[in-house]
Amino acid sequence: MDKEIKAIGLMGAIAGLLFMLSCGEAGHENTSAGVLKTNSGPEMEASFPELKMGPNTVSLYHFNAKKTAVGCYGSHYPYTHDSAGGKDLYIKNGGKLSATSPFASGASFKFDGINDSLCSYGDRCPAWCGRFHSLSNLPQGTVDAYVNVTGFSGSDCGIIGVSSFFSLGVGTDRKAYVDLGGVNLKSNKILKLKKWYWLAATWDGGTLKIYINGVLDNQIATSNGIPTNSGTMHIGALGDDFSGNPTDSFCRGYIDEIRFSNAALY
Ligand SMILES: [Ca+2]
Repeated sequence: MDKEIKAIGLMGAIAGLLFMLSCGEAGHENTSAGVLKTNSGPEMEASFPELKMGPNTVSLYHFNAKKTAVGCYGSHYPYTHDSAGGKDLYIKNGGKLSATSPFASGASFKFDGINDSLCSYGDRCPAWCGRFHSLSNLPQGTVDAYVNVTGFSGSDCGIIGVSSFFSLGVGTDRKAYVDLGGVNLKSNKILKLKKWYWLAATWDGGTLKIYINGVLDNQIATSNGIPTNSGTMHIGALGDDFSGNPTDSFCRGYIDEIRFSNAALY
């Protein structure tokens, strides 16, 4: 465990203490930091904070707000609009924000495991809805995401992917996996359904690693990274038909706090 993870743990502890001290104020929900809302399902194995912007952050999606874009292909398309440093994501086929969240406030994004997804860059993700994305040109990088898989609809749970260059997901064997340019790494840990996990994949030009709840789980040697022009980015599903649509791995569950960084953070 390195300094940053220790620091995150310390920050969480301090935040929890401050929150508990402030719980007597009117308007607070009847929870304290580290205790999930009753509609959140089973808890995480440990409490972690919402992800923050750091010096290496390329983009960060909190999934707490939705807006409607006007003019995308002459229609009105909903899209997420709380990104920091990134681009808005086009909501496809009815995925929606949900109060189910690993945190005491905010929302996550819910996927039905059938056809819901978010996308950015492809033909069906025109400029006003977020034509470009930031999971590109990352010879070294980190992808963080919180995920709560509630079940499988005949396929695994794709969390985020760009063409054949990167994918992060949870297999039907309930192991987390990351694929970086064809080099595939599975977690040793078997995840439980209906439970939040903080997944992170890092690569530094020498090693691809996967972290679960801040703890290194598995690693494999590779010099791969993510090139420029990496193609349409999908969240909640994987694959691409080159018309902006994902083709497989429609996730059933919740995803929150997706963060891209241009360095191997952990
Ligand atoms: Ca959120």
